Amino acid sequence: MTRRKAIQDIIKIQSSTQNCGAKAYACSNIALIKYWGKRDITLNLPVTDSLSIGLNNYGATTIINPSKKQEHTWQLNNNNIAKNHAAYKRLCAFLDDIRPDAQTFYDISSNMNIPMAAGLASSACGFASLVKALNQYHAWQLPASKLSALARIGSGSACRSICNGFVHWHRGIDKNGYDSIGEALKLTWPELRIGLLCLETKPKPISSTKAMLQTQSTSDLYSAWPEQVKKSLPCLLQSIKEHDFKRFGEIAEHNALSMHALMLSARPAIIYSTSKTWENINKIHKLRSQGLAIYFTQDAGPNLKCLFLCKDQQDVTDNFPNMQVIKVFDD
Ligand code: 2P0
Repeated sequence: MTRRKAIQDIIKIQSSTQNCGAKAYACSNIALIKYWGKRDITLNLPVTDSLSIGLNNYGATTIINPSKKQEHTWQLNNNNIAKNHAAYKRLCAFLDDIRPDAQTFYDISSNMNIPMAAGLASSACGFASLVKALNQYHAWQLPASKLSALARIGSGSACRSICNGFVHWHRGIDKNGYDSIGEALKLTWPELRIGLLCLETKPKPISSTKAMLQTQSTSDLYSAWPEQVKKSLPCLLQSIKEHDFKRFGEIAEHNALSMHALMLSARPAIIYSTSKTWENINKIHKLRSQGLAIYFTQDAGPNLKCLFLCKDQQDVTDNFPNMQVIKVFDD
């Protein structure tokens, strides 16, 4: 099955009206149980389930208008993206597969208010807001589950950005991925805070898509990963339900470190952590040994995302004055 056929099967619209323009927002998300490995590369079907937290007001807004040219155009934060840019090519390939016919061209304008250098998943909120905007633009009226499946085909973790809050991405068993979607959990934790520690601003040495495939195909340790996720995810879920912060933080931190351990065992090794990453990890561990309830998670990059509760916010920011604190749930 081609990617276009998989996408059109999800949309399954006989005819659609075209609105003159559309605008939609999607939040970024941070995985607490990571997506690391694909069972299908074309459709971004994951090897395991994953679980994330949405970043509420931090994300992407996408505006779509009809293009007056015979090509798609893309502006990101008011800058035109060049046609030879890898991200432009990736976006256009997706637009070509999702548009109703070869005569449809879009002017896309995306605005992201996330700190771009902080290693927050910009492709996740970017593709999720794009799919939501396309749904409005073509009046498809698709439910969130289908929007999630479409966003996943753009970029795996985007399927978790259709909704805010805790989202469980089910790996699914269908070979076409119809059941590989993000489920918004009806669980909140208003006291929870995420602290961004932006430690490096240089571009990453290797993209997460490439790093994921390299890990999966060369790490001898990878075979243990699906089993570990299967055990950890229900425990994390339970800790969220019980607001058991210690257990929550321990599971999330362990999952992130395990993902980086897999990468270290890939050939060649994939090393995202820098000396600043380790310095800050050591500092977090030291503070924790002194009684401060602070944990971290780390994605495919050197920056850290700290997890703590609002009662400890002052203590945490006294120790990390450059930290940007995000309140993930409204009261
Ligand atoms: C995650 N990451 O669960 C994991 C943890 C990074 C580390 O999903 O190839 O941009 O587009 O499906 O979603 C980043 O990878 O990869 C990612 P593609 P994506 O958030």
